[in-house]
Amino acid sequence: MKKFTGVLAFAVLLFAFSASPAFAHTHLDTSDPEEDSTVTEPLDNITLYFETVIEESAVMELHHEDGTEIALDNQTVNDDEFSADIAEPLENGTYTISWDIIGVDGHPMEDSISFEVDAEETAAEEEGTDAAENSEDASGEQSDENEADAENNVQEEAADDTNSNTLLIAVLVLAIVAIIAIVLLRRKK
Ligand SMILES: [Cu+2]
Repeated sequence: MKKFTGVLAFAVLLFAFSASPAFAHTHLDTSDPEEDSTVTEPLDNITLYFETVIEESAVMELHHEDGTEIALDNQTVNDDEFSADIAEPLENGTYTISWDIIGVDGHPMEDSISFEVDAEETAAEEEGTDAAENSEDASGEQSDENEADAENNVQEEAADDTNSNTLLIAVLVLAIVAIIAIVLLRRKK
């Protein structure tokens, strides 16, 4: 029984090792502005906070909902932080921040988040039912976009999980082979 306990402990250790952060992909932890937030003050900087340290080669892009790319200056990686300055004032609308980074495990990771800019404009634009209707339309469109984004994310994560699962199965098979080998060796004595 003691032998079995030892073998079990060995298997548990191997399993724990396989699930260690060395094998985990680097996802976004949080950001400023946050995902799906509404920014009401002038915004001149974006900072992304990742789950782990990322490589200096990281690239960030900012796009308006109409497809226009807004230049991002001074893209700087600082351990797990990735910041950039927005080169021009942002007009109201929905924006997408996308990134292409290499995480601590050496895997390239691409993803994106959206946020809205709804800063105070002139009084004329704020008044009247037209403005209310427009903002309703805009939020309807936005939720469609978010659904599409969510679907993309699910697909990407599914692909990531498949890779992790393959690795996990490989480690488990190795563990089982090792356990059998240990049991056989001990029986010979
Ligand atoms: Cu990875």
